[in-house]
Amino acid sequence: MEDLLQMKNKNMVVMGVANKRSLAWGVAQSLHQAGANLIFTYRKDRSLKKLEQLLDEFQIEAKQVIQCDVNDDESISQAFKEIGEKQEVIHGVVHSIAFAHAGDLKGDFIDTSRSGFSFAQDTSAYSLVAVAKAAQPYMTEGGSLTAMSYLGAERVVEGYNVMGVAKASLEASVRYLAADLGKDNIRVNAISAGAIRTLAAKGVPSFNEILRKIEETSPLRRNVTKEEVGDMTLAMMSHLSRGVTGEIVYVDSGYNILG
Ligand code: 1JT
Repeated sequence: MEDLLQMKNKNMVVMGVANKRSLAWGVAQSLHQAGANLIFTYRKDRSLKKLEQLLDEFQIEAKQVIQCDVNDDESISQAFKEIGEKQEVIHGVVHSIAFAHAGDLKGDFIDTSRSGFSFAQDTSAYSLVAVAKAAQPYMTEGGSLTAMSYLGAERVVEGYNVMGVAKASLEASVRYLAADLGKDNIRVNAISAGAIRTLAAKGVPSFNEILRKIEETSPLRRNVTKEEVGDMTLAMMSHLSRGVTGEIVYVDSGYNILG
C-alpha cells in the first residue's frame, strides 16, 4: 500500500495561482504534500508577488516560476520551452485559468458581445488547447493534464452566462485532446468544482445565495474546499487515475446529481 501516487520527482506545472484562495493553490499544496516538483506560471506581476509570498509562508520551493500569458501563443510556447529545456521532462500540467469581462457575468446572456464571447473562449478554453500543444513535446514519459470547470458548463446557472459557454467548450476540448494525446499516454481530464469563494467569485452578486443553496440541498449538505479540489486533482495527476481520460470529475458535494 506504499506510494500509490508515484508523485516523487514528477515535474508538475501549475497555471493560475492568483492568491491563497485560488483553486490552483489548493492543487499546488496537494501536489507538494505528495512530493511532486512544482513549476508555476503566472500572468500578472501582482500574481507573482502573491505566489512568492505563499511559497515563502508555506516553505515550498518551486523548481521554476515563469511568466505566461495564455492569450498569447508566443508567450505560451516560450514558457513551455523554458520549462521543458530546464526540467527535461514535464509529467503534468494543471490549467486553472479562466477570464471574462465582468460586465458579461451579470444580466442576460443574450446581451453578450461578440468580443466578450470570443475573449472568454480564448482565455478559458482555447488556452487549454494551446497549452497542451506546447507541453506535448516535453511530456515524453506520458502524463496528465487537468483543467478546472464548473456546473455552468452544462446547466444554466444564473449569471454564469458567457463563462458557462466557455466551460462547455473547455469540457469538449478535454475530450478531443484526450483522444489526440492518448497514444502518447497523456491523459486529459477536468474537475468540475463546486462553488468556492475565490478571487474569480468576487463581485458575483448571487454568490452567497449559491453557497447557501448548496449547503441546504447538496447530498453532503456543505460546500467544498479548495483542499478537496486539490486532493482530487492530485489523484487525477497521479498513478491512481492511470486508466481515466477525457472525463469530467465532480468535486461538488454531489450537487450536480440533483434534479
Ligand atoms: C470566472 C469567474 C470563472 C468566476 C468563476 C469562474 N468559474 C467559477 N466562477 C465562480 C462563479 C461565478 C459566477 C457564478 C457562479 C460561480 C469570474 C471572472 C471570469 C472567470 O454565477 C452564478 C458568475
